[in-house]
Amino acid sequence: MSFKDRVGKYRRSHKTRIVFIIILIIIFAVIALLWKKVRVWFIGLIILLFVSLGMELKGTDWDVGKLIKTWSFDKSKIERTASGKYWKIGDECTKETLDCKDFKFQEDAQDYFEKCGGVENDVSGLDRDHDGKACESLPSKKNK
Ligand SMILES: [Ca+2]
Repeated sequence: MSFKDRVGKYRRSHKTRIVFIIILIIIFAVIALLWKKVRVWFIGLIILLFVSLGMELKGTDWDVGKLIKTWSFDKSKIERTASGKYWKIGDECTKETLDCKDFKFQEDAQDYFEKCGGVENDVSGLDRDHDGKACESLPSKKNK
């Protein structure tokens, strides 16, 4: 799967994914009921689906593909901006250009800025005056 496809995949809404997981649970439950030979496997899959449903409802995002590959929750955690764009999976930064508007607080923009480029590689232009501080115009969490 190309990076662009993956970005598209994560743009799919939260609600769509929840519905999708529930449909899969139902299909797998029917298969498990009807087909004795593979029942154990499908029950295992259903348990996994319930786990992902729980995470989805909690609002934590994991890249399941990466989770299977790396067996690491740290490396598969998807970080999202306030606007819902993802900016990082584990330590892999998004190739998308993000705006200050995508963040709610200056600290979040700063976090992205420092982890995904910094002064030398400010691809998103979050620090136009190059003082190392991104999106000064955003409110600070401290003043909340
Ligand atoms: Ca600045």
